Amino acid sequence: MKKALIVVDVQNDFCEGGALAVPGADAVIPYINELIEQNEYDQIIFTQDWHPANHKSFASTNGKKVGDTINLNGVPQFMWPDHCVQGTFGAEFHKDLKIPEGAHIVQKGKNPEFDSYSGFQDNNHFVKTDLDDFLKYHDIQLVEIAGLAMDYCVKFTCLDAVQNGYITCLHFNGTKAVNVKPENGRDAVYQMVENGVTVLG
Ligand code: VGL
Ligand code: ZN
Repeated sequence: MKKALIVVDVQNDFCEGGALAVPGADAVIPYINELIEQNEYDQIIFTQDWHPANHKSFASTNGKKVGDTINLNGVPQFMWPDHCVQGTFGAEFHKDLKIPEGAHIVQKGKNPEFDSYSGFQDNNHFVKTDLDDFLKYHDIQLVEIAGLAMDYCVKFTCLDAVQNGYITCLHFNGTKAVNVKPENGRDAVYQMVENGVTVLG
């Protein structure tokens, strides 16, 4: 069975000192590097949150406060601080992340009108990235997922992986939650398990 590792959004803005720092984020990097170095995967994919400066998920774009929620083209949109703006340091992968030569990179969140938590598609389910086609092209049947943040982009990438027919495993020790509310990480784990995601220690 062919396996892929999907590393979600290990970018400076989600790490220590970043604009949208996920508590404990830096601890996932050595864990993920070990997975990469064990080299048991047929493909390794890195997703990258990649927003234009005027992205509508930013509170500043809408004259809102961080933590507010707006209706964005029919779906609720949490208001984030400006983060992962294309071409900025914050959008770069963390320097300690050992990205292998030839790894496949999936950029998402590029359309200012739509957010994209999942590596597979935008939150409105309008446009797919090339991730599913890439995995199918390479005959991948099982995906292991790690990265940031467990209650947003990792969760939605896991749920879409199940929906797209992959055996889907979450590396619990390779992910951290934003925990806007303290229970968000725990609830995300339950939601993933209920939907067929296997949690690896
Ligand atoms: C993410 C919030 C906004 C994530 C991305 O990578 O989990 N969270 N954009
Ligand atoms: Zn984002």
